[in-house]
Order: sequence, then structure tokens, then C-alpha cells
Amino acid sequence: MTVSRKPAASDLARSVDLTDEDLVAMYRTVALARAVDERMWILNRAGRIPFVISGQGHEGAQVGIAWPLTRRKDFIAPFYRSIATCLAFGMTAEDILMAQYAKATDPSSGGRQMPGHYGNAENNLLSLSSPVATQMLHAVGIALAAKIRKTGQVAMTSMGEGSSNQGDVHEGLNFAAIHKLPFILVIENNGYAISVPAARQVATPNVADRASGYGIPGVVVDGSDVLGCYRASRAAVERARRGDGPTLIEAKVIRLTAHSSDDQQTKYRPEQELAELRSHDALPRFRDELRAAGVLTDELETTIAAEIKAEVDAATDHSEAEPDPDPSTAMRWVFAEEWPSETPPPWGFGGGHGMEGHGRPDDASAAQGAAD
Ligand SMILES: Cc1ncc(C[n+]2csc(CCOP(=O)(O)OP(=O)(O)O)c2C)c(N)n1
Ligand SMILES: [Mg+2]
Repeated sequence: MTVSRKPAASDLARSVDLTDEDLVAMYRTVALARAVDERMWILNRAGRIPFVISGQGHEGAQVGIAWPLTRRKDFIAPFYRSIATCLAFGMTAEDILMAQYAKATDPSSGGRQMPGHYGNAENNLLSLSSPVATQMLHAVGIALAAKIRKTGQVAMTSMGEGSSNQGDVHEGLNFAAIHKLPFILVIENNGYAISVPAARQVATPNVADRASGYGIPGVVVDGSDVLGCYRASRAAVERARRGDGPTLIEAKVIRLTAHSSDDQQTKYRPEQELAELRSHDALPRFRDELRAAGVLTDELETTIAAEIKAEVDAATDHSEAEPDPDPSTAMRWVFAEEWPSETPPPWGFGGGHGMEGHGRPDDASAAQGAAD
């Protein structure tokens, strides 16, 4: 008699059609994102990296929501807090720290981007950018291309509740809804846009309430409930793949840190509010849920914690040891490497920037002439 060995599935895993292994992998990603983030703050305070914008408090929602998408098939246009999204979609702790250090070998941009503007073409992760909500139009455009090409791909973008007030969001959602594009908008509502509280940003209790104005579903999820986020995202992905159009998911999350390493949130958040934040943190909540379900044991938890520490330590050591970019190559990968015809560009091929033959602006007057 042959006994088929199925992957272990606790009641909890079965309740979401996943295996215990999946749940452990999700937990590991949430915990890794937190560890990378905490390391970034230490490195910033130690003067090793210039700037941190943190995803602490968003990780559970990000992992739950990214999980149902298919890696290297679907696309995500993330935002500056999307560390856990990027880790869940194929980036590594090292990829993120290399970008934070802006090293020559940083896989995101070779140290060209602002710190925190990482991305990963191989994993269909667009470079995140700081002008808020600009990624909306990129993601809707990708969804339009997927529909025209009939690829079955889904495009997702995420941003904060403050960013949801940008005009691009209205234009993108309206267009995506009219054309039933395979698109998901995720609003990670952490209650603040820098120092401005949610009540001063949005007049309705939920950003998701706006979805009905576009004729699409708007779903509110508790961002500390990883599997609740997973379920909502899976439904949105299935709807998108069926050709039924976009979904707006609003995850109520918390911002555990200041807006960025250049901000001091004790100036505008009451002490009591800050003290209560930890009770809404997805990381301990998910850990307790997996322990209660028998998926996570003391032994496994200890092993995962040790593996994560080793991974973050190795990523830090590697990033520290890599060379900084050579200043003479500053313009490289900023403009096209090749000019696509034999006619020189209006600013000339020029020289003296270490970029000879790359079609770079050759001097200020030529650049000025081009701008005129
Ligand atoms: C177009 C644009 N306007 C203003 C800013 C300055 N800015 C940076 S972050 C931010 C607040 C965004 O808040 P929210 O969307 O809630 O995201 P959170 O930072 O809370 O995750 C603002 C106004 C910007 N980066 N881009
Ligand atoms: Mg916010």
C-alpha cells in the first residue's frame, strides 16, 4: 500500500487553503521585515546609512496581501514603507540593505537612487518613489497592458491613506474600473500622513468607502490580522484574473515609528496613543495565532529567530564591505547608455564626465541649449 504524504495542514491552514509550511513562511517574512527595519534604524543612528523610512506596523498586512499574487508573473508598484511587500515578492534582506547603503553593487540602482528607493526588475517590483501616488498610474498602465496582451497578470499598487487623496488615484481607479482592469489598489491606512491625523485627510471613516463611487468593491481589513488580509487579497486577485475588474483594499495598520528618521513623532502623537500601539502589532498577534494552532513551536520559533538574525547580520556585513560607487560614474544609468541613431543628441556626445561615448550632456551650455 502506498501512503501519499500530504504537506501538513492544521485547521488554521486549512481554513485558508494553505499548508503549515506556507503559514511558517509568511510568519518568517513578517519577522524578517521587522528585523531588517530595526537594523536600518540602528545603522542610521550609528551614522552608517543616511535615511530610514520604516514599514514597522505595516508588515502583517503587506505579507498577507502580497502572498496570493504570483511571483515573477504579477506586478507590484510598492511605496516607501513596502519592505515586507518586497521581501514577500522576491527581494532579500541584502537587496534592501545594499540600497540603503547605496553601494556600487546595490542591485536596485547601483547606488543611484535616493535611499529607500529600491526595486527589483527580475521580480516585477517597480522602483518605489517618493512623490506619493505616482505609482498608481504605472500600475494601472501595467494592468491595461496585461489585459490587452491577455497575459492573465494582475497589477497591484499600495500607498498610504494620505496619498489616496492625490488626483492620480481618482484618474487611475476610474480608468481601471471602466475597463475592468486586473488591478488592485491597497491603501495602508496608518492614521497619519507625516503629522496630519486621518480625520484631517479624509472625511469618510474609511478610504474604502470611496470604492462604490467607482463601481468596484471596497474592502476594509484589520492590518494586524495577517490571514484576514490574505483572504481579502486572494478574493481580489481571483476577481482580477476572472476579468471582473479592480478592488480597493484598505488595511488599517499602525505606524510604530516616526514618519522617517528625520521626524520626531512624540511632538504630535499623544503619549497614551504611542503606548497602546504595540497591542495592534501584527507580529506578536500572528505568532500567538500560529502557536495556538500548533504550527509554531518553541523550537521552530527559536530556529527562525536565529536564521533571521544570521541573515540580517550577513546582509549588513556584506553591504558594509562592498565599495561605494565611483563618483566619476555618477551619470551612469541615469540617461540611456546608447543614443539610438548616428545623429548626436541635441546636447552632443561630449566628454569630460567619464561618460564618453554614452550620449551624456557634455557641458552646461549645451544642456542649457537643449532646455531652451
Ligand atoms: C506628491 C507629494 N506630495 C507631498 C509629499 C510629501 N510627503 C511625503 S510622505 C507624505 C505623507 C503620506 O502619508 P500617507 O499617504 O498616509 O503615507 P504614510 O507615510 O503614512 O505611510 C507626504 C505628504 C510627497 N512625497 N509627494
Ligand atoms: Mg498614513
